[in-house]
Amino acid sequence: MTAFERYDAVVVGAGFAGLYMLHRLRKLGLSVRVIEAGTDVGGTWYWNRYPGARCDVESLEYGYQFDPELQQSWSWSERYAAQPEILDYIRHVADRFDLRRDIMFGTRVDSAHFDDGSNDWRVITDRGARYQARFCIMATGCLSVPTWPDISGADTFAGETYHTGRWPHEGVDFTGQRVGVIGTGSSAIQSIPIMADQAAELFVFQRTPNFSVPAQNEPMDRELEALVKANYADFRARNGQMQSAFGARHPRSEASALEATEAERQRQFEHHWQLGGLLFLRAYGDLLVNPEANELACEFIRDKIRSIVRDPQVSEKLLPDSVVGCKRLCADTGYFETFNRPHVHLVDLRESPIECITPEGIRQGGQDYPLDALVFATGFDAMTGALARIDIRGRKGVALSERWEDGPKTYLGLQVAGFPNLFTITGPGSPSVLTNMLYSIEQHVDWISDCVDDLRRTGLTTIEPAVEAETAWVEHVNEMAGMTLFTHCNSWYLGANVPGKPRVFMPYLGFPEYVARCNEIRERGYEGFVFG
Ligand code: FAD
Ligand code: N01
Repeated sequence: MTAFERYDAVVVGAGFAGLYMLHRLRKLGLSVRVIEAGTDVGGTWYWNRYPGARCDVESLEYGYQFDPELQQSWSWSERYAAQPEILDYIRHVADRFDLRRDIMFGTRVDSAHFDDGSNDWRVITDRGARYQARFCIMATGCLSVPTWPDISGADTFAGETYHTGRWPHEGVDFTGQRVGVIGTGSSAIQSIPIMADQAAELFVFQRTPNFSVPAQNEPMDRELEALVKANYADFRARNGQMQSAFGARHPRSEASALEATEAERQRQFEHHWQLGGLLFLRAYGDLLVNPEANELACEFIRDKIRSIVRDPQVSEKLLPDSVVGCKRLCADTGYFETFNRPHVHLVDLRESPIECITPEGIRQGGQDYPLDALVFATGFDAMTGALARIDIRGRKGVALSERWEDGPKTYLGLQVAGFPNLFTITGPGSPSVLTNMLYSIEQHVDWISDCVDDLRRTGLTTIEPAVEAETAWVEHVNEMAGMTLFTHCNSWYLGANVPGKPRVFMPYLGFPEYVARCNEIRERGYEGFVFG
């Protein structure tokens, strides 16, 4: 058996989080080994190459801010960059900071065990490589494990099968094909209009109609870019004051939708519809806390759908009946318009679910839909999925899966009691997916780097949360979610999309106060943490 190769830190994942973590730890003089399952850097943007994939946070905000020169030198071509450009950016960062030499690609971490004797983590990969390190940092991503629904006969399908989160690198040409898409989340909504351009016939299998607002994507406004670049630090600082760390140019209105007149409301909603995408939810301050206010926004969107989709029977099926913003709001380019095309068919699974997949296609409601290709746009085992797939064991061999049997428990989303020196970047219990992820990733990486540096300078060996601090934090995370409408639908935030997953609201609703809290905790000598 090969010996364990020694490093100061092992980082799992080479997306935005893993790359910046490597850069920071190197600056501290640590030896670091990064392990990445993909064959290159990029994470989300390496795997999600489906047509139409792009960010829903403006490009000028969806990038690193740690290096002013990088920020100045990079130029985005669109208001919302598409996947190839974001991947180019991440590759550029990897080259610019010479990061690749410390990354082991095409390698999956199978296990990470804390060794009580040495106070080190022992990490083993699927290729048999063995690493030992004082610090183990999970940069494994919140949306990195695709879910494939358990539909009988799925493995018998004779045509090609794809998942949006594992798209072939060479791309797919659907020209002349009969294509089926399962799902109507963000990935489906972005890709359906483009797949419809190619396919001879497109069948959209919809279980839950979704809210979507046009992204209003456009070529980058060079004047705006110059303006932002002239004072990027200020722009970023404003981001840091926003509830979700993006949209610095469009702060949320604090007014109540219920206090406006009908005419004012229509104007305000229309204005935010024109701003596009996630900014729609900034129209009023109470949309995500007051069901009546929310319903007004829902009805505005439903009216838009009714006005866009010409066939009333189809538009009726596309009308979402839940709470807008409870699931992540989708940002589209021509999604609802696509259903006006004669070769695009909506199959409503609420009338009758998919019975099975056959070698020829999908059977639903007693009808067979013959298909050449089947696209699963069925989402991810979010926030805990990647961690659950690694055999992580803390003190005395206790498994993380056991500790998290009833849902994830962390302190600040950064650490877990009983798992010393294990850090989770944008882990459950942190603002993560409810914010501009780039902002939250950098904030976590900076905090972890400072913590590692503090430990080394003070000669301490380990840090982990006190159980009481962790318990109080988990309660606080739940309490915050309970004050909103986020618990009023079956979203992946709640784990509701994965059969058997405990129903717990996983991200923390408390940005930007969260950042100040993390800093204060450090300043007070890591309040709530214990050292070894
Ligand atoms: P990831 O990019 O997911 O990287 C994690 C990496 O860890 C992956 O490469 C994975 O292969 C690797 N990994 C996991 N487990 C293992 C293991 N056991 N062994 C080895 N390697 C492993 N967020 C926004 O804020 N704005 C957006 O506009 C936005 N758009 C998105 C669009 C799509 C299509 C998706 C899916 C997500 C989007 N997100 C967006 C969220 C996005 O995931 C984050 O913004 C960000 O890219 C996450 O970076 P990360 O490094 O934390 O994780
Ligand atoms: O996944 P989803 P996603 N039979 O979970 C359906 C980010 N992202 O990949 O709602 C039939 O949202 C499921 O139906 P239902 C963003 O954070 C961002 O689209 O469970 N249908 C749903 O319609 C996003 O939220 C962008 O009833 C089944 C769909 O599959 C997150 O990633 C773009 C089914 C899954 O939707 C995930 O988005 C893309 C079954 N058995 C992703 N199982 C941007 O725009 C599942 N479904 C930036």
